[in-house]
Amino acid sequence: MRRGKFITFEGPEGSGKSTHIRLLADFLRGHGVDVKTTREPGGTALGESIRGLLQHNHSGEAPVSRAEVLLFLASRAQHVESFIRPALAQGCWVLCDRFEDSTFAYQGYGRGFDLGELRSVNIFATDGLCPDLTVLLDVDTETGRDRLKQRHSLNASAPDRIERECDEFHLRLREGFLEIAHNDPQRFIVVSTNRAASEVAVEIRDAVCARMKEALDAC
Ligand code: T5A
Repeated sequence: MRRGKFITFEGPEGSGKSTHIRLLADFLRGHGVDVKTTREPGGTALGESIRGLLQHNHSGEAPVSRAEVLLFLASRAQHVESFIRPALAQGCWVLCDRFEDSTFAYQGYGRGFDLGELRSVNIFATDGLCPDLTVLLDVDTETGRDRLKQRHSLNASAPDRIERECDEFHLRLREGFLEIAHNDPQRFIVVSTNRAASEVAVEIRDAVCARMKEALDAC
């Protein structure tokens, strides 16, 4: 069986990843592709428990920055081995909301950890699995944060531990994502989401079809 494709969505908070993963998944399914959507941290029962620990401080003790890195990577190791690789082997296309580039942007550019060290521990966690394509949704920090504020006020929810980080942290990680994408143009598509979601969806769809033409034709 032909291996599926692994497509990751990355970007700052409120950039629209969940929205555009859903729209792309619907489009691909309409073209006969078997699609699974998933997210990080999370994607497995263990990963979802780790997500709770990372975002909501259930234990009453926030993780120190090194523990934070290792928790994201523990979630990723479980996710890759028990969900992503088996789905790809069955021929599914996996659309994943955040993956390794979030670690490089948030824990590298945001928290200041050495990128080389992060890459090494990340390879250990993923056992070398890399995305075939990454869609970076770029949004300016203010717009992204405004979107989340609106959502929290609609849902009567509160910002999580990482959303509450200062503006400088969010500015650094946004720049980090752009730099990572700039250095790997073969893997990345960069799309600005500072406009209507319908326009963004068309741009993503066209770009994915262009990059994945051969694989799509075979579905
Ligand atoms: N993290 C994660 C790390 O620090 N290191 C890591 O290694 C990993 C994997 C994950 C957190 O963990 C951190 C990063 C994050 O802080 P999360 O809940 O998954 O937490 O948070 P986010 O990934 O940031 O997801 P969000 O839910 O906050 O935002 P999305 O998914 O980017 O945005 P979405 O689609 O929910 O849209 C936000 C709102 O904007 C509106 C939408 O209607 C929605 O209300 N909107 C648009 N959406 C899309 N396109 C447009 N043009 C839109 N205009 C308005």
